[in-house]
Amino acid sequence: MTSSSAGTDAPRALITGVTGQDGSYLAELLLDLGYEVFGLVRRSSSPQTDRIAHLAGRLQLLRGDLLDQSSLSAAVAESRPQEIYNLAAQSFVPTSWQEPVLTAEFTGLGVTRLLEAARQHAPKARFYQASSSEQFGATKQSPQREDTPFWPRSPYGVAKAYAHWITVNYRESYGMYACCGLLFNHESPRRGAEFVTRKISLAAARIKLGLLDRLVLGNLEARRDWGFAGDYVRAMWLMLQQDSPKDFVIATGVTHSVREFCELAFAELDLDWRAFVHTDPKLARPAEIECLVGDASRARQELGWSPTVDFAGLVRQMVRADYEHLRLKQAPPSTPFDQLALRAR
Ligand code: NAP
Ligand code: G4F
Repeated sequence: MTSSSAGTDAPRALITGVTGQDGSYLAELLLDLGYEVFGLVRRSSSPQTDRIAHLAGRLQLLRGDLLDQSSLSAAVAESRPQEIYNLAAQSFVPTSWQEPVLTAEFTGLGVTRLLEAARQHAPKARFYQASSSEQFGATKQSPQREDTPFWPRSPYGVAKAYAHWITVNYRESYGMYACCGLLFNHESPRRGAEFVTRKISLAAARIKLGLLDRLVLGNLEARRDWGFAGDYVRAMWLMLQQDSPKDFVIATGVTHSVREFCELAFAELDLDWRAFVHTDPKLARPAEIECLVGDASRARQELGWSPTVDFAGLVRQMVRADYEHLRLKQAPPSTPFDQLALRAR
């Protein structure tokens, strides 16, 4: 672990995208490791802080936006981090066709802005960039490794490829400890509701509870290498604890189709997915990636990293969490206060 240069002994980390799925798991991990953790949040009329609400009082929040250089510089100068984790991005692939320029600004150029802030205000800070298996896209090699050529298939993938190479370039140009984690899809009960795994787990739970009668999806044959987000943030931290900076593929090495995810998710609630799942060609992508599967041998050998949750365990965890959450929301009031109030009526 990198050491602190300030008054306290605790090392300091700055996380962008702390309100997102990965940001919330990473903040938990670093706080548990004894870090002082700063999270960058952008201004919103209705802040989305559900995923980090349980960390209130432990996590320090700083205002900033990937579009705004001065706010990034101020956040780095104020937090004086030894480690910077850049997780913020416009991360939903379909939106990148609707908003390609904004995606390039957030997901691509935003990284250059943050690297500049780091170079000027914390040049010794170790820098993690959230690269993506989307960068491999339609590449001819399978499984994908660190040296597999990129062939991105969406404006998001193109923006991430730029972000990846600018991070490598700052490492080579300025000697910064900057590295990229080429992470394959990773999910959890905190996954955004529009991503396919969470869309399925939420729908299965709602159908079981009689709150929904059908689920409409796009391409059921697409295959992804799905892991658990909690495992993947551990890899991010490990990447910043090495003697020298390097890029790593993080993946389970096993690929499954959207159809298989549906089968397992509905079966978890004793439902037959075929009775409820429909497809709509409108949800198909202008350019699809049919199959992704990663080879994380380098991470296994050099970081000692391996996933702890397999595909079946991941599906079960997500479906159970959504089902229990929705079931409790539906349950009649049971606290003493509610019972008293009901009796008085
Ligand atoms: P996520 O849940 O969508 O979180 C994205 C985060 O970025 C949110 O905190 C969001 O803030 C923030 N953000 C977006 N635009 C911003 C801006 N202009 N300025 C400041 N913050 C901004 O994503 P995730 O799944 O945790 O993924 C984390 C990172 O890993 C992303 O860069 C993603 O592209 C990359 N990645 C993810 C996966 C995966 O399978 N999850 C795989 C490979 C790479 P708000 O809450 O305000 O929207
Ligand atoms: O869950 P998805 O939207 O994730 P996608 O596009 O693979 O991107 C995620 O993983 C990337 C890593 O490879 C990250 F970089 C990125 O930020 C994001 O976290 O879609 C997965 C697959 C696709 O092939 C899609 O066509 O599921 C297919 N799919 C089928 N029906 C659907 C649907 N995807 C969504 N979102 N919604 C559907 O109804």
